[in-house]
Amino acid sequence: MSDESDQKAARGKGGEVHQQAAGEIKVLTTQQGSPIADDQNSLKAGARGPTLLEDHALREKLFHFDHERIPERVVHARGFGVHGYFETYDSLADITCADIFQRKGEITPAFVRFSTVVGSKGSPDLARDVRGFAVKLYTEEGNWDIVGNNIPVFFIQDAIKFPDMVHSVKEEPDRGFPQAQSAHDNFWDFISLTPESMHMIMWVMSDRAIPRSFRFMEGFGVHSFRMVNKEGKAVFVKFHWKPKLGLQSVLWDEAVKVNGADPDFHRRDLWNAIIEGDFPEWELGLQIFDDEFAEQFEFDVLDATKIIPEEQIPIRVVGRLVLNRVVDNFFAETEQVAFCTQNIVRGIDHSEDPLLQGRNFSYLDTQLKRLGSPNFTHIPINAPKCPVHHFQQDGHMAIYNPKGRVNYEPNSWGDGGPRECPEKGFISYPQEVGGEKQRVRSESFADHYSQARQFYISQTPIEQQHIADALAFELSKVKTPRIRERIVSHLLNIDQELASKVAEMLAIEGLPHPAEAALPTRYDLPPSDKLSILKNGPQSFKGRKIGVLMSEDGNAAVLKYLEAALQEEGAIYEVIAPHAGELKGSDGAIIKIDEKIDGGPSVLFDAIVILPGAETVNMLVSNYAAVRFVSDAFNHNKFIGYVDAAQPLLNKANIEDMLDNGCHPLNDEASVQAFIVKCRDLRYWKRG
Ligand code: HDD
Repeated sequence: MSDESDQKAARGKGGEVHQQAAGEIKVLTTQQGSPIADDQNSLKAGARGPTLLEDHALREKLFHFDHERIPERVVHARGFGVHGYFETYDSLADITCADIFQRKGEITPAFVRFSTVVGSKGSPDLARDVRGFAVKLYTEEGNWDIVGNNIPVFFIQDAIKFPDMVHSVKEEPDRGFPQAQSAHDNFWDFISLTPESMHMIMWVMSDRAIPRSFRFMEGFGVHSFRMVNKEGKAVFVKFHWKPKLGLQSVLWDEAVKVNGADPDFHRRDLWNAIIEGDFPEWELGLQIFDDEFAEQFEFDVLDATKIIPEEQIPIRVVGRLVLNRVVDNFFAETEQVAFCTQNIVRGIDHSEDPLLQGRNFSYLDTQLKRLGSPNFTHIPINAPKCPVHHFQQDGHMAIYNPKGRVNYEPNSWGDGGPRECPEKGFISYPQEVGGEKQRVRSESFADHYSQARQFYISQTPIEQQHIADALAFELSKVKTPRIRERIVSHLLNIDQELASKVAEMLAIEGLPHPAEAALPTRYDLPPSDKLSILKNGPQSFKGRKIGVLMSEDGNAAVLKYLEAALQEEGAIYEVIAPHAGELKGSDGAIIKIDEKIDGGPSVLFDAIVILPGAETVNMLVSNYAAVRFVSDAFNHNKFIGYVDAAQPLLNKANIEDMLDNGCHPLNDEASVQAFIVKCRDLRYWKRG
């Protein structure tokens, strides 16, 4: 490996590290810089003799390799990080003195790491799971981390339950499985005994937990935080990231198949979008409210299992996050990035939410374990981009070591600095607190069902069915009948019909009694349309991908119209064929094939188009993967465009008699354009 200065030099020349300019191949060295003569053979006593301990190059190479791994994150191990920036739309000086919100148009560098929670580093992307949405903002006054998720509530109310909650969902300790799945006894046992999780369970069983892409999901800071202005006046705030491309999820059957076809589906999607220059964007929305609202709101704003419906506190959009650069090195950036909820800046403050309070200990502590040194802030991805002056010193891997004799404060050497500065420094909001020291849960946290119900009734019938199906699927993997029944007893407090549906799918005879509840469910909470994915469709096909199934002599004219229409829409296509390489279109021109059919099933695409040659369509008809490409797309309610020559394939897929308005004949430019307009609905739900 070249050293740091070599890397810089290589980059400076516009090349990648290790890229070699003609005539200047670098010499391979040891870590100590000693050139290596032979990297293929260890040093032996005779050609067939034992290897000598003296072989310093071999020993160093194996030593370093043996120590390549650091502990994976105990949760959120599988993640994908990218760089970008945050742009402030307008000054928020009236609300906060946070430097990032003072100037209209301010650009702040950002690093975002998306993740799943449960699975280990090598688990598939499309597990049913919460997605982490952690944002590091390198502001002029220090790093501010919003360590959020794609779901605005959490399983538990108090951090003391976090280890139990995580133990229950991870693989069971005796057998070491299941991996990256909540569908097992331990998880549902814990949940069935933890009614505060019911609201979160509704979200996790909804399609929010199987997003189509990181680009098409929301992010939430979850807790109530505070913003404090120059005068020391505070308001509460909740953070929302709204994707410009809208929300979209996959179906469960797709998720299962995608995990086999492309376990890296989400990271590949984000990587490709950024490499292609199609930079994903989110807007930062704030729900701002004061103590008066907090007092009269029907739930406690310090309870992380509750939302504040957008109908009650509308979102104020204050800026945008643009992700525009992939990492240079996955380990250095994505693995080593260390998010901490305690990383806040002047003008933002914590609230007394007991989940957040516990998190503020946990993140710093975990980084020490993971990264091995209190100097993890010296790692470039974690280092602030503003000046840093302090007297913390030494320790493992101390990279930036101050010169001179001063390492304490106050001191009288030179100008005596650096010194604290009350005008510029972080001042905690002087919230009055008091009371007896006691281990209790506030009574204001006691309603566990009303918002779970509100979420459920806010969904379209299709989404409600998905929730019922997901619950039945997960519980069908639970082997202990009393756990299944306990869950149904909670569901009865949320929605009778939902409970009955799930009980029926699990063949539970006779409904159990509803679970005992500290407070009765409030049936008067109105639906909140913002909670549904389908009610908030993007009305655009931008950022989406069509799979074009072709064979030799495939319809080149339709492909050209499609390419133009997709370009106009901001979407893309890939060509799938029975073989890899290239094929000849009907106009004789060469078409590059992106995926051989068994590597490109239709679950990887948002819609499909079938463009075979009339003479060669049988290559597809006789190919099982090609037939399933079509039948799966149909069963997954996808839009299907096809030319006349595709008829034999439609027959083989058994859909020729079921063609509906989601299936669109393509023959000329107008028909292709009309097809893309249809695709904006993302799925043809009427198909049932
Ligand atoms: Fe956490 C990682 C989000 C509750 C303790 N958490 C972690 C990450 C995200 C969240 C996005 C991954 C960061 C990255 O990409 O590196 N966590 C949340 C949210 C929560 C939450 C939105 C509830 C509102 N977490 C939570 C609690 C605790 C933790 C209550 C402990 C008391 N979380 C951790 C951790 C992790 C972590 C063990 C594992 C790796 C890491 O921190 O860096 O400290």
